[in-house]
Amino acid sequence: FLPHLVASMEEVEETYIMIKPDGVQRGLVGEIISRFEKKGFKLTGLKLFECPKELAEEHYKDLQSKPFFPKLIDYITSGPVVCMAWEGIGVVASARKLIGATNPLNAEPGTIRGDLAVQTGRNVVHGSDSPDNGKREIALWFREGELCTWMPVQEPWLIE
Ligand code: IDP
Ligand code: MG
Repeated sequence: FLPHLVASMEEVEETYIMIKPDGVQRGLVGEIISRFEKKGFKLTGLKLFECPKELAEEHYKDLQSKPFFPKLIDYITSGPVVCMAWEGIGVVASARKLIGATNPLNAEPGTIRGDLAVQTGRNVVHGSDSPDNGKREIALWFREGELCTWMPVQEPWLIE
């Protein structure tokens, strides 16, 4: 049978996940990618990238007026980040659950931030907050040709 047809296209979402510079510096890249992989989502884009200031500002433009905005831009541009696009049914909200609350001290154990971070200003990972923002952010961080369309062999064992 055709596994790529098992999920209706309406249910399939995409989200932009980014390991922030602290996650890269602390050697947490494999650990963080593993959590999304093991859950069963499909990786469609992946790169190590030094983020230009203008891109960081565009990505976080909704937070422009916040007092912490300059520090946030310095943080995101302080070293390489790992940019990822993930696809799956309900992936946007599910990834946010896997990531945990913005303040790692409020994040549940078992979540990435709950297990691996202590401060909001060093919370190791980003995840899109809506399907629309998922699309917007993937378009912002990836160029055409950097994303892959592929069919994981495990798909029929994940989605009925
Ligand atoms: P989110 O990453 O959980 O979606 P947002 O409110 O969208 O949280 O904020 C984006 C990022 O800005 C946070 O992940 C964190 O890195 C940073 N941030 C948010 N609030 C604060 C703050 O009060 N102090 C310092 N950094 C903050
Ligand atoms: Mg956010």
